[in-house]
Amino acid sequence: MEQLLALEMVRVTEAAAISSARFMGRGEKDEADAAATEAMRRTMDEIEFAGRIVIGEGERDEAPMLFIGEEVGRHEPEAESIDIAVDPLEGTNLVAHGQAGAITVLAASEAGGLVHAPDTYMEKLCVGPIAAGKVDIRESPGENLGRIAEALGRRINDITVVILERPRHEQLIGDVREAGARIKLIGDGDLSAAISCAVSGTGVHAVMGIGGAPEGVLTAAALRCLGGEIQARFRYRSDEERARGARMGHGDEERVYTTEELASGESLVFAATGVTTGDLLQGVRFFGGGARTHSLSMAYQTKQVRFIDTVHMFDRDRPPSVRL
Ligand code: VTB
Repeated sequence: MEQLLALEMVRVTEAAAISSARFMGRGEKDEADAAATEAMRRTMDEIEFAGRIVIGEGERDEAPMLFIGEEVGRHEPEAESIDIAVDPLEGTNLVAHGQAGAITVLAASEAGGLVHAPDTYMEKLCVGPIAAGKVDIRESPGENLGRIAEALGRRINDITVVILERPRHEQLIGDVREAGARIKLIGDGDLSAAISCAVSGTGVHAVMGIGGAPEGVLTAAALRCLGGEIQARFRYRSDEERARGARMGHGDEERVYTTEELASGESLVFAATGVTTGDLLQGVRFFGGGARTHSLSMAYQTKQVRFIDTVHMFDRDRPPSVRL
């Protein structure tokens, strides 16, 4: 499954990135998201597999496309059964405002290999491969920063933590500042930041704070492929969400979910394409008659991580325009 799908799925995230990148700076976040979603769905349906969305745009009654339970792919008789988690556009606001770090994301596994997370929040702690196994989300940010610094052979003030800029993170930001680490406050996109902390050279060493739960599962899929770690706890915003989470088997708010629990698949494929340029991926660059995309494609079992630079030519009548 992995070999073939890893390459096929990049086509899906590339198509979504190109479609949504057209909306950069237009102030239309819902339109950008819809364009990514529609392109993902259309491209997936060209690929031969029997997919089922386990993390998507919402419940069946609230999302017209890529809703939870929706079947995707060409579903030929012998097609493999695969669970799919998507975030067609991670960072809709970033695209709407032409800001850095928006990506399109898809993860796939054999059936049952990705947690069905309710659309609520999760408190997350993400680190790369070197600090994996050394942190504990139940400890204070200062304690974890000390452990990360020790693992990386740095001082705490040489560590950079990414935190979503939200009022709910006031205390966390204060604690990290007090511990002495550097902080990168981002408007959106903790998933892309979490992948970055597992890729050396990005200048990001950890992600802390509360963000979306479905994105937490996608983060886990990516970090398993990269050897990084996410620890997470559900953080419900209301009793209604809490009840729904409990019905899905996630009632215990003190339970710390590990990377392997969130994305337990034996086979895992992860693909992401940059929409606007960020720490990890370049955004979509349009040129006359085409566009160029930059993607990450990973497979867990086959232990392959590919950075894929693709030139897409839209215009058959024009001579191709390929640049190094
Ligand atoms: C967003 C988004 C993140 O979580 O912040 C969201 O930027 C939830 O937080 O990347 P808000 O409701 O405060 O915006 C993510 O989507 C993913 O974790």
